[in-house]
Amino acid sequence: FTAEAFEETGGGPLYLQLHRLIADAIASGRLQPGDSLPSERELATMTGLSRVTVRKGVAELVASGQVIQKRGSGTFVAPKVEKLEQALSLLTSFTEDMARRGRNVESRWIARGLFTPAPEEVMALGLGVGAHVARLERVRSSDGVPLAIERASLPQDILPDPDCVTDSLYAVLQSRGLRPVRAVQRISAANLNAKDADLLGVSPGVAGLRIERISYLPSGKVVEFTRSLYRGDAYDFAVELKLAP
Ligand code: 16G
Repeated sequence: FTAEAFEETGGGPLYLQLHRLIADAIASGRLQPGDSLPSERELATMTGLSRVTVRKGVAELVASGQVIQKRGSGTFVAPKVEKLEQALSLLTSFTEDMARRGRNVESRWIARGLFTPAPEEVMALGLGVGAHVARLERVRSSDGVPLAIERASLPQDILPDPDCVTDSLYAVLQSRGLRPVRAVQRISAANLNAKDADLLGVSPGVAGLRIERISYLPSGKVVEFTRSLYRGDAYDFAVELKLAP
């Protein structure tokens, strides 16, 4: 990242030139995933830019998920993630989506059990007085890359024994004739807070997609109320549109 290289970046604000220079080094493979970036002070010396400008340029890389800052140990090139595209109109499970792509699935459990429901769970699931809720909270990874944090809530009468879900929730529901056939999903933008970013192995503040799914049995009974947080750098959701009648 010498001053000469800098002059070839083609102008624009200095911090964006620095951003481009480092992004190019990552894209071309000169900087590999896991490589550490020179410190702020070193970058300033190499390029002749001020520390403030260097900090701004690096902050851009952090925000776009290209590098990760680890407190106390420095800034590193982020692991490569292959962006996944998922059709939004199919009611599939995470395990099925990954299996279709020939990828493996790992889940790291955060919580699993029966709990007293929170008001939003009572509302979403239409629970009666005194009913409990089965909660399944896990970080879902594929081929070693954490992709989403998933917090599923189900009525106790649908899943009285949450511990028996070790892998696919939908496979367990299917084996009991309780697989949902319809769902409503809401997607919104979210910046990942420090805790969620840590669970997903990205830097705090990067873009995420929050997805809420409520799914139903043919009878209209609610099966699950699931809130997921997907890494924005790892997922695209695609929908097919038809001409309005
Ligand atoms: C998907 C669903 C989630 C469902 C889970 C079951 C979205 C946004 N969410 O992640 O609602 O609970 O699949 O997956 O698609 P499993 O059968 O692999 O446990």
